[in-house]
Amino acid sequence: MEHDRVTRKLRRRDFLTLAGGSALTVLAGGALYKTLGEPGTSLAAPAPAPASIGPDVQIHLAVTDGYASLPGRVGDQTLYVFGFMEVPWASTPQDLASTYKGNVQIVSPIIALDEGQEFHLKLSNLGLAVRPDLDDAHTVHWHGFPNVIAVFDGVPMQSFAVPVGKSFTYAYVTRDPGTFIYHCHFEDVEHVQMLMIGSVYVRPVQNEGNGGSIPKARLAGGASSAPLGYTYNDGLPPTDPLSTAYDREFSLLLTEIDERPHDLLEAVQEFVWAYYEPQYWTINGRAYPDTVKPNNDPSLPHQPISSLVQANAGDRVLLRLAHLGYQQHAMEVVGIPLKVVGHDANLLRGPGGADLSYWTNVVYVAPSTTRDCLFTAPAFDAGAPVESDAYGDYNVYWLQNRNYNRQTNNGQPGLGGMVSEVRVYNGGLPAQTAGHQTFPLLSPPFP
Ligand SMILES: [Cu+2]
Repeated sequence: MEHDRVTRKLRRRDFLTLAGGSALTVLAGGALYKTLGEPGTSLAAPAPAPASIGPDVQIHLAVTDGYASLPGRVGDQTLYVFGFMEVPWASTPQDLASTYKGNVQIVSPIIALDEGQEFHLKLSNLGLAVRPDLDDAHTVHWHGFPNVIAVFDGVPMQSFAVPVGKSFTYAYVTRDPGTFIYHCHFEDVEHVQMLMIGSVYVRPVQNEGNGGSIPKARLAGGASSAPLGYTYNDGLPPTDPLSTAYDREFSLLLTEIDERPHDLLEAVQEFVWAYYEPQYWTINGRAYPDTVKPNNDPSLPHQPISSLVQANAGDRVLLRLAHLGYQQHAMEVVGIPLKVVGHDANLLRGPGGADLSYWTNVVYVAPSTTRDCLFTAPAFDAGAPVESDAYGDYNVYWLQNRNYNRQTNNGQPGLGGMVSEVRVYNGGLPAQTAGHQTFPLLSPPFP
């Protein structure tokens, strides 16, 4: 499927067509990944893909409130949150309110772009369904990204914010490849904790030499030695030991949740932020065991982004770790060393080109930073515990916060929190055709 390349080339008329399908997807299960699409969505790709990177990507995010699900919460497990969600480009806040207001998604859609591209991000403020009295404005702040003028940086004190019922379109040119984060910067301690947070990354122009951001051989679905992409412009062939090439990529956005400010906001009360002390730890807005459910799982209609990592033995895997909470986290994949090749959208090289990447068992991720980590999936081990699904047998490696106090859902019995799995298959997993693609665990045909 050429979702990725086609979406970048769309003219306005095509985009309107696409937007109709997008609305259905949001209603069905949340917008996961609208620049790339996802198997099973209605993002049919009719247009031919021109040879070079197109001029314009358009994404429309609406802000509203609603409820997410956290295992361990009392009662129906719901938690009051704010968030960004993908909506049709041409719609106005007034058009959108009846369908989307109060129907929020967390975390925000993963935005994948190519170096040198123009990117227009329209932000519409729908207002809050549960707190109509709270007329907060919102912004989009693309953290660490250089902007042409401060207006597009989304820091309200230095530019402005979008009031209820209004829209504004940010304009960017993607200069630097790497992994970034975005969030609302209006009353940012509150709005970030309310989960107005997302992952955004820029793929290097080096991918173009491979036939586009995703190699054509890979798109054709055949077995291919061509990588899915490169993490950075490393100038190296994929066979070089220092190459940043990967076969599969996953975006993992970390945060913690203190339920009290959420409950107090819902009840029209203030929280004293000095007392912040979270009870939940999440990856992509999900806590274990929800983390290992696939993308767009119907049981999590407001948390469509999976935290599950799936690979075949021998695959090169890129983990784009990002963090928009307030604590430091120590992340590991138990039994698989990680090679950290990028910090905060910088390839780890010295001024003279010296290799500064490093191998580690534990990656420390501070608030508002990102880490690009590569590993090669180990050989399948039939002698180790083996599980199986529609794609055959696999071994499980835990992807987790190594602080065991953060492997809990509010102190409830059993494993929870910032824990997910790396599943290494015995060759049966299809190739990824888009970043963060998961493969449903059901038997085919898939819904
Ligand atoms: Cu906000």
